[in-house]
Amino acid sequence: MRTQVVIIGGGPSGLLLGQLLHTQGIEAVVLERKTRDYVLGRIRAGILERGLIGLMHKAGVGERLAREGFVHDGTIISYGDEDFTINFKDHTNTSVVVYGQTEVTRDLYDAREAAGLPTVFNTQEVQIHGADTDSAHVTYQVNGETHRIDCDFIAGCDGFHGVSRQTIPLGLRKEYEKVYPFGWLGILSETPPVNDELIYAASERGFALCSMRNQNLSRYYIQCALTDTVEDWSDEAFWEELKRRIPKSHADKLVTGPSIEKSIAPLRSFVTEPMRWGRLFLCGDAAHIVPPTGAKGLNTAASDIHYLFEGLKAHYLESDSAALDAYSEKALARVWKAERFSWWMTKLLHRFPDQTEFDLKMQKAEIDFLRSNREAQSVLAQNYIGLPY
Ligand code: FAS
Ligand code: PHB
Repeated sequence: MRTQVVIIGGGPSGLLLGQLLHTQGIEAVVLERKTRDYVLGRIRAGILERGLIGLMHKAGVGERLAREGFVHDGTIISYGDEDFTINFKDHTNTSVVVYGQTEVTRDLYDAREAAGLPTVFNTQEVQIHGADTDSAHVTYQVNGETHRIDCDFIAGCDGFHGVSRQTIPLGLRKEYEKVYPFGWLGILSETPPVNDELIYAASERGFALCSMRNQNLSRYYIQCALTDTVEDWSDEAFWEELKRRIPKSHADKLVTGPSIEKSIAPLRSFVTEPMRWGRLFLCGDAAHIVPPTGAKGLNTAASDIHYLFEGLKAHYLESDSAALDAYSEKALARVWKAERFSWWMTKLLHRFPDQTEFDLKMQKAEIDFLRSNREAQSVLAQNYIGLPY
């Protein structure tokens, strides 16, 4: 078999790229290790920046997002029992939209299937060959049978644990990593959100986040120890701890209920450079990871896809490969700014086990400055709604 682009990974990155390429008549095959239902069962991001929203519409899959997404003009930041609002709209004339990654991925799968585009599920042993030659191809197994796809380009959209980044020789890539000494315990509950916009809460007991998916589906997180397991946290223990970390005025309004999903995510900052090797292009979590504090994971995957799509479109439609050649440098310039903001938000709002009394005073002073300074709030707002592509 031969195609123009092999996309490894059927998560949001791979599916969005496949849909955008389809709008330009560029062929792509998606190889996904799991099943569609397994991919949709992963509960992850919830906030969409304007850039991703624009790409969903460009890909022809923005209709449900426009209908069901919740527009948020700002967020609450709290410290102990005090809180203040940062109004994104006031500072940037731009909002964000709450629409779960699961729904983004569902819309993309639905569109791909409706267009009859090829997706191979349950692929095993995916291997990339000749990425640095003119005979690039990918092999994989399904039900023990080996298949080969010859292609012009390979998009490595296979996440942090995928095969794509590992295919680039160690001597040709440099990795940057910071592992945080805590994780996020997240639950999904069929309860009304505690507030109509998000609450990012810093407290002496640790970080908490109050988010949502719709008017009757809430998403909450609390910072937890890396040694914690989901089994250590009953629903009751979770709710009690969450109430201790958010201002009493909000805790008193919290509607609790049984969790329908509960998971712990480790937090890390990670970037690999470059994001290209010959005909192989890395996108999304295959190339970079952020702590979810800044809601940048999915949204930075989207800007990678924007740059790669524009590069492939120019290559195929205008025989111009300049944008493709600039992909890695252009994508990384925005990736590092997202890494910085996510690291800064994480440092601002979490309790670190090695913090000294002085460190705690610095953290409190930074939050007090953010509360009282319009320009500081504008900087947060510009980063949160998404820096320009
Ligand atoms: P993904 O990891 O989503 O998708 C990669 C796909 O490739 C997967 O479907 C996988 O099955 C497949 N794959 C892997 N190896 C393969 C192989 N060898 N062959 C074929 N297929 C293969 N971001 C936020 O903004 N907010 C959040 O709250 C948030 N929470 C998160 C919680 C967790 C536990 C994790 C892991 C991430 C979270 N993220 C969050 C980040 C997340 O949303 C990612 O940024 C987003 O999924 C990136 O999408 P992809 O690049 O498509 O990678
Ligand atoms: C979520 O709703 O899952 C969410 C929102 C904002 C974040 C992280 C996660 O920063």
